[in-house]
Amino acid sequence: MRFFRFLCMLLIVITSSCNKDDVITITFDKGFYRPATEQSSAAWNKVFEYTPAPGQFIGDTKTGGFSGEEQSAADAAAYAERRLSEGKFVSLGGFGGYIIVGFDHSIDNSVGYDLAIGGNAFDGSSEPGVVWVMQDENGDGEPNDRWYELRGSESGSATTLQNYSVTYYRPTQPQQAIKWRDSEGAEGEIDYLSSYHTQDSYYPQWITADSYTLSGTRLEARNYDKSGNGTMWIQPAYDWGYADNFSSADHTSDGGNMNLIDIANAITSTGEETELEYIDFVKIQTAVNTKSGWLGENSTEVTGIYDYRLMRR
Ligand SMILES: [Ca+2]
Ligand SMILES: [Ca+2]
Ligand SMILES: [Ca+2]
Ligand SMILES: [Ca+2]
Repeated sequence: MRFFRFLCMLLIVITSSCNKDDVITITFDKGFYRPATEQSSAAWNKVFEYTPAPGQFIGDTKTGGFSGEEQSAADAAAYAERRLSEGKFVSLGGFGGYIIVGFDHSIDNSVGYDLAIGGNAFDGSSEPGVVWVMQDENGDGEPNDRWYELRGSESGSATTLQNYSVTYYRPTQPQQAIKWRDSEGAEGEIDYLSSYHTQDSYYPQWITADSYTLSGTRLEARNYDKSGNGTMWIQPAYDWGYADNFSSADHTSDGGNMNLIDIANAITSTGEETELEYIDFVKIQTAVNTKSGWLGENSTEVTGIYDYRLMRR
């Protein structure tokens, strides 16, 4: 309502009246900015896409919460919405798996942290996810505009690869490992963990192609076997700027298990800093391509995505 009055005040200089029923088309500085109101929710309000990499929770009807009936991208998004609504984790699978969410308002780039992203990290179990943001530049309400990566502690490091890709191949038999090949020429497998996750396939069943490729920014893996005999795998934390990361800088247990993220860290695809006044969409994407013995592939988990400023109001 305040926003409408503001528009009216802007228009009053060029029009003699401003009724609620008038169709107002106006282009102003902030494009299709949707200011938060008293009624705005701090939490995500829509999952636009959920495309995990293969992983042990994918298709798992027990610990993963799938119905087993997910046959389309819409079904997959509905699954993710249901899980997040229940406060449960959505696993993004191995490298490159992602989720895209929107909000009922634009999220400002305020001073300091702007986003809070829930995960299931704990000391020794960090599975970093890179956070990407988008403005609804064309105002159609869809995340079909430009993604900006939010820089973290590993950005710019020689071991961090922007524009890295992994292609995953559908297994030909049930209960098989999933083969992959990456853009660096390496090959590997997402292991089948028959003791823990016994669904027939860890390959998303709603993906009809026999292979699919996921691209993003890869961080160097830090996981290692502390025991030396394969019994104790550790996934150390990264300094800052990632989801599902037990960071000493931006991880908080205040109000959940969360990482706090600053939109001011937006960078372009060539790594240059860029200033975004606000954003409309958030994507979180698994950032390592590695596995930890019996624990299987490292995969980012997400339990919720929030406007941090509204969360604290
Ligand atoms: Ca900020
Ligand atoms: Ca759009
Ligand atoms: Ca995981
Ligand atoms: Ca995790």
